[in-house]
Amino acid sequence: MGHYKSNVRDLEFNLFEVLGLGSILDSGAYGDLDADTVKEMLREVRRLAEGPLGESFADADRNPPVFDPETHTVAIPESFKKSFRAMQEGGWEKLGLPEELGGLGVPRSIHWAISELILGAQPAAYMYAAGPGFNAIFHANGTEEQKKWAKIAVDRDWGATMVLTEPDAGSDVGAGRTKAIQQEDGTWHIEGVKRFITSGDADDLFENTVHLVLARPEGAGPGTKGLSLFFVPKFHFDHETGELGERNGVFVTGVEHKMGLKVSATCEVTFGGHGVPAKGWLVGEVHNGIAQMFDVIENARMMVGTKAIATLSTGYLNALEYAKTRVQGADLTQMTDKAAPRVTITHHPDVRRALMMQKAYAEGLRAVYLYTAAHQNADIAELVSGADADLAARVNDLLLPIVKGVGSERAYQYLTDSLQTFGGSGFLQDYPIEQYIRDAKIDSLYEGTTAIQAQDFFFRKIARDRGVALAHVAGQISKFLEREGGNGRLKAERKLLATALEDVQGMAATLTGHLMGAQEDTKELYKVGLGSVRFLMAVGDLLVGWQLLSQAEIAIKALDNGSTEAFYQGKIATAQFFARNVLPELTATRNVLANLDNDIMELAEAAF
Ligand code: ST9
Ligand code: FAD
Repeated sequence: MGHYKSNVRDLEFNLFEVLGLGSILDSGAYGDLDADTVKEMLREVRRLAEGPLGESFADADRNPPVFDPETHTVAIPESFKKSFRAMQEGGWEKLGLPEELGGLGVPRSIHWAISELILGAQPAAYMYAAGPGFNAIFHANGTEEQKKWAKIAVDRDWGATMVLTEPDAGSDVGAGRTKAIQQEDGTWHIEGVKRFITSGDADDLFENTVHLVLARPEGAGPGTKGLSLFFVPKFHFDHETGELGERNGVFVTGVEHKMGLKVSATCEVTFGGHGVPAKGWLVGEVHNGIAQMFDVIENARMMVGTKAIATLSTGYLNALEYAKTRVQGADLTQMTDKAAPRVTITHHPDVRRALMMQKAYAEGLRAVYLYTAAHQNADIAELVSGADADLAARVNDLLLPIVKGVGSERAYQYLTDSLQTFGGSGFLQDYPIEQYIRDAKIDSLYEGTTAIQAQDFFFRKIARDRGVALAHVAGQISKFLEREGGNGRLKAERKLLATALEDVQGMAATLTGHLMGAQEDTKELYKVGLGSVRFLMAVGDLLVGWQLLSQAEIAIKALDNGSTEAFYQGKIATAQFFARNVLPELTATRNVLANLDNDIMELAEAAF
């Protein structure tokens, strides 16, 4: 048995019992893809994930990629390459592609549910497999001619990278200095050094790699709006047949030594620094780089959040299995009887508390990412929340920073509880938790740190949206509150959820007040900056609480209809626990935000 423990039962519960995708699938809206086929796909990917894909997880961590400065190449461990090829044989990396590129055009919630299994078992494999997805975005943004290149890249299984970051341009992408110089033949020469580029080189996994690079054309303006997006292949190729030609002037010049996710090669990539020009093509022949790159970033942010949540889920399930077998101490009620029988640690209240927190966030956040994904298809969004296509896109935009920002923060936080459940054994490499923690830490950093997610959430997804998407989601929560379902068993929890909703609305009003106040006194903006991460996390808790309670309502119905499945009892208990133990904390957060001041902004740096 490998390290990875999947939760296909919960995925199916979300897809079919909560989101109700069965009706749309069985209506033929997605061709041959009916509910039974989706269930079979989930089972097949589970076999892959729990078997050959996850098999190399520890080995690839202990034997990370090796960089050869002479050849500018990266050697990836054989064990990992074997796992990667097992995934590629199933063609799973092409699942989400549009049909014209050989994909199945599956609904996004199914795409992400299947992705969870891969991301939980071997996250780096998913990243090396970004080629088809990135090339699909290139295809969508490219000229007619470039669409053909994208098709060649997908058909020939080329790898791909997203290239934004530079030593002095991390969160501040607009500070990038990499230059693009136009040539007489219409192509461009790219010059500069990019860092932290995931899969910059991929050994022999692919015959070619396509770099999607942000660079600033000579004479273009400052900031992100002055950046353009370029297609820069590692090897030139015949644009009709795809046959490889000469090496382009883009070279990996370093590989980072990291805390975790080691098998994913994080590369310094130098363009045009080795005597060969790095030739690039302007994507779509338009200067609209940051907007085009955000098509990639949005997918990558969804991926990062799903990865974190997948890792928390397998961390929890590993901890649960251990807790059921580890015998230690007597039952608390017999603490004075030194001869009392020893019990498994699942008998101890604090272990139960910790397990329940892990379960609540793993399952609640899974529901949140799948609800988000449901708003990535107009027909599914209509079914799930009655949103039309425009509103669905706004809801997806609103929820992406929750999936990414809250998913990554809570996963890392509660994976430490998974480790704690193992006691000292959790600290050892005999179990996967210490690696989960190291591998998951990156999720709150790349693709925009949590601070960036929180600002995106408030300034762009709420204020600039004039609260439209937020009001829709709040409306859905209110409908749940009014519905009174659950056979009278969720009354107290509904009240707690109603208070949490009011608290979040109060927080939004407070931050909006500071934003308006900034017209008079710009320093009011500091208060938004001081409160935005707390606000993001609070909205995450509200959504987790709502999703868990909605699931509990469905579980109550199933039990009332005669089911005896413990799964449903677990759903009810988890929702009640979360509502009682976590939601009341939002009232305190609301009070903290209501009393924000700028004292620490005025404090001299020396006093820190
Ligand atoms: C990285 C990669 O970290 C790590 C992992 C790589 C893994 C690769 C594998 C992934 C696999 C995924 C599979 C995909 C499958 C696909 C399947 C497909 C079929 N939303 O606010 P402004 C745009 S990479 C949309 O003024 P500043 C917008 O155009 C490095 N667009 O920003 C806007 O113009 P307008 C990641 C947005 O102050 C323009 O930007 N690095 C959004 O100039 C300017 O906006 C980062 O993430 C948005 N949310 O710049 C950087 N926001 O307003 C983090 C902005 O007119 N830093 N735009 O619409 C930031 O995000 C900054 O806030 C900033 C600020 C750079 C945007
Ligand atoms: P900084 O931007 O310097 O941030 C430092 C701290 O300051 C953070 O806590 C941040 O939240 C805070 N901060 C910065 N600005 C603000 C602000 N305006 N408001 C509030 N707080 C702020 N990049 C790519 O282009 N392609 C890749 O494939 C890629 N893969 C990566 C893989 C790994 C393993 C790593 C570590 C990074 C990768 N990156 C990639 C880069 C990644 O996206 C950046 O590291 C990230 O965006 C943060 O930038 P930075 O590291 O420069 O941190």
